[in-house]
Amino acid sequence: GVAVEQQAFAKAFVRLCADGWGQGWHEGNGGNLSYRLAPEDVASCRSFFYDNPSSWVPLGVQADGLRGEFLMVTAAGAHLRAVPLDPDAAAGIVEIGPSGDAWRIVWGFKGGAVPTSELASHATVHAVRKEVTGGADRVLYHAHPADVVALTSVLPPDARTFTRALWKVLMESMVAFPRGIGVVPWTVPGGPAVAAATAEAMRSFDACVWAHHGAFCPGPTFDAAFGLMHALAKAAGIYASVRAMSGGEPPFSIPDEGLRGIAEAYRLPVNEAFL
Ligand code: 2HA
Ligand code: ZN
Repeated sequence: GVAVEQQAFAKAFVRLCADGWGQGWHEGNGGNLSYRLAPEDVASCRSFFYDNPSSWVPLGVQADGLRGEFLMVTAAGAHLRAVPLDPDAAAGIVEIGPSGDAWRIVWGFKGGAVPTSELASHATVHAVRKEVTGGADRVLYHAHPADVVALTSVLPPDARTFTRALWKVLMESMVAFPRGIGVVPWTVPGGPAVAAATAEAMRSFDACVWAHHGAFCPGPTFDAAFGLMHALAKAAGIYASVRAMSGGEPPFSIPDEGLRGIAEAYRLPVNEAFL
């Protein structure tokens, strides 16, 4: 069979890490990535899984929708920049237990590595996205784009305010995130609180921003999740430079009827409450 690193999903996983590093979104060990393996991925990787998986480790949250699923995830403390060099040390595959509350390593994480500190958030959000997209979403990408983080020190942690600010300065924003961007107010990362707040936001919004921290983007493919992060980062950068140029709120922007026009022209599943 084809080694895990040579499988299409693993190559796309590695490529996203390299691209995110290239964008400047992954200082040090910042950011993390996960992919929920399709049944055919599991079938073609199974012969490479460890004969003796690690023992079960508590997940810290209940992810019922992920019982028996497999996630490829970056390692805790791993630099995304290093993933292409050693995918089986800087990342690995975990199996979620039959009770949905524990994980064990079945591949990778060589040299004593363990899954990302954000595993609880990834697992909780995967369960939600699997449910709300009918199983289509498989990728979750967490990054630290500077302008997105900066905006959370300027705008209130309110999804409507944040989404409209980005929709109105860049036409493509509404196309990229028609359901809007959720905002989770400042929370200490890694625990069940941020996992629950993110999962709630991901029920209705296209992506989620963590105040003073970064963003979390789902997608059916690596390209979709990366593209969404890229669109969000670009819109935030434009909003930031407009505010810097004008010294305040943008003096000119897409009017509300213009937003409705985009939604109609592109037949977008737009969040009506934000229009
Ligand atoms: O993995 O980005 O949120 C490092 C982080 C934690
Ligand atoms: Zn982070």
